[in-house]
Amino acid sequence: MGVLNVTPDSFSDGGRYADLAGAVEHGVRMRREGAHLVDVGGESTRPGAGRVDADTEIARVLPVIRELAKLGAPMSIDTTRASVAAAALAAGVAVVNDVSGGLADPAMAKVVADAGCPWVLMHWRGHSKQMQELATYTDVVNDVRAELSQRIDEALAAGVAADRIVIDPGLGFAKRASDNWQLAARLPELLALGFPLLFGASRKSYLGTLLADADGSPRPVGERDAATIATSVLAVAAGAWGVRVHDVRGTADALAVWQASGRPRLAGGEAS
Ligand code: PMM
Repeated sequence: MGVLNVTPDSFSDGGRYADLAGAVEHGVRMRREGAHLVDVGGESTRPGAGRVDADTEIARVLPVIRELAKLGAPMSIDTTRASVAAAALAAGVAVVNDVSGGLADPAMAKVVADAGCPWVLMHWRGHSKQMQELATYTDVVNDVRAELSQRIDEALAAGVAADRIVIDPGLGFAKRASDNWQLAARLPELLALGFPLLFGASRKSYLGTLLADADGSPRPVGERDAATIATSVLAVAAGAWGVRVHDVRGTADALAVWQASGRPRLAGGEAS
């Protein structure tokens, strides 16, 4: 899954694809480089970000979705809002990627159930402004698994088919660096829920912290792709179904090497 943030303020690519032609071109490039889905988002979820209204979010994403749909690009919509998801689905996206796992908007489950589309349920505890205050866990993997399990139960109760659900540990969302590393190391415990798993580590701050200079300055966002690729390949080898990344070319190359190496997956289905 290739990231296409049509936002002025996302932490990694904010502002880069704010104009229509640039965004469409980047989506097409990621497809060519091997992305199975282009993940279009119109609201930044970086820690501390404020919210934009639904009309603004729709105005950002719809023109890009319409153009990419004409070019036949498979897409997901990265939104927590039912109204945005509904508009995006009508314009041609195939998958709803909801970082709140259905918690932010109670109307989301019905939109997804009616569409019959896949729904990425990410682990989430609150909107970006306050999320880092919510990073308190007894055992992060057990707690995330239990909370994801509740989201799954609610999705099923709302009429979403089990085979449409994808789970995501939500790296960086109400997580300290150590929490992200625990989740990455113990993916099989999340896979035990029995659903395909999407892993989204791309360029996140815990990778910048890992690669900090001797003086403690974190590695800049644009220089975290090698670390992203390493952790993404490890995740797929551990059974992840898909990885959400900015650098599609590098990730696809690394996954091709991993596949050609003949090393077995530990669990899970075909990688996306
Ligand atoms: N991370 C971001 C945005 N959307 N969606 C899913 N499913 N999983 C993630 O980890 C995730 C996401 C934040 O990263 P960005 O600002 O670079 O898009």
